Amino acid sequence: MKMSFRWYGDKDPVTLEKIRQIPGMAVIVSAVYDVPAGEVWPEEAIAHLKEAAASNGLSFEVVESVPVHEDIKLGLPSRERLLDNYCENIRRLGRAGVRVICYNFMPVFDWLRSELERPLSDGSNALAYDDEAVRAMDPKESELSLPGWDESYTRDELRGLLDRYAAVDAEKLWENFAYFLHRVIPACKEANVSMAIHPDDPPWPLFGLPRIITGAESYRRMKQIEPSVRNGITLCTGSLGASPENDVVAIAREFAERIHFVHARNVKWTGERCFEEAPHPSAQGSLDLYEILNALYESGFDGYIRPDHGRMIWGETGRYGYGLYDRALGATYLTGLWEAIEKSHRA
Ligand code: DNO
Repeated sequence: MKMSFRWYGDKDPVTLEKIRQIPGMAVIVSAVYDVPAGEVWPEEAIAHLKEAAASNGLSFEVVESVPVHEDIKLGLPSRERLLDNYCENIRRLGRAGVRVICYNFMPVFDWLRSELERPLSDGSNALAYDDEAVRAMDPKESELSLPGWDESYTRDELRGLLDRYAAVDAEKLWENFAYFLHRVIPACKEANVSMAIHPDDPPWPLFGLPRIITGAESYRRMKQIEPSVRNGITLCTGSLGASPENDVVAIAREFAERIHFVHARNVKWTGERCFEEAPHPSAQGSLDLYEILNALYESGFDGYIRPDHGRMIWGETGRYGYGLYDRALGATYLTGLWEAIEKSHRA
């Protein structure tokens, strides 16, 4: 297991100088965030991330994310040029030493929460999701800004995009996803890079948009489309685990060979399709992180793992889910769990 941490680049208040002080930290997860989706990343920008990490004793080996342009998800003719660009990014990243690319195939919105600062009983606050509150939102009308909303769309662009998705149901999205995989996996083989799809978060449809990467069935179908292990998974425990129907331990075992990257965090179910983000340890949430890591260990997992969203604790403010303190506690907890699991298997 290789311990990693997400870094949003030079503007991130959680600096590499701080990240390197987390015990056991080895790898940086980052991206070129200022190039629009669909375009090719300048090699200098990639090299800069690599050098910044190296000068702090860290290694840049995982990208999160190379975003998939909406025209690819919609299956428009313009996808050919965009897919060529995607493959070029894969090759450039491979040459720079990146081994895993985390991405998602969620239409329009990435991860979504209804509350950004839910007060918890210990005085900290966390992200939370309440399905009723989300169903009452209308993304075409609302001024809301939530973590998974792409701020770069104007209201009219967003409306236009949502209208175009009216013609794309789950089957059509699968077809477009298969097309994407058939184009990018050969480039991955050439570049020695693995794709690791992030599950839809939360794992159910929103605002009438299809969501297809929601659990074990999705992974089975994905594997049939492109059997290569390069067609891999980011096991995001909190996204999958938001639904009690997903047995994350069983998923870890069944798909271990194609899990290249793990986002480890806990959630606490608070009602049907309602959850709060909890501290990482098993006792604080609804997921058993020990069992999940144990399943990975027993399946020979040797990929990258990172602590995922943290609460805001000790008065920290910053990017929701991506402060320093609670994620650092998470990393230390995960490192400790792994050490115990390893040693207990040796005994
Ligand atoms: C949220 C993240 C996601 C993830 C993308 C991958 O905290 O895990 O935004 O980066 O879905 O493309």
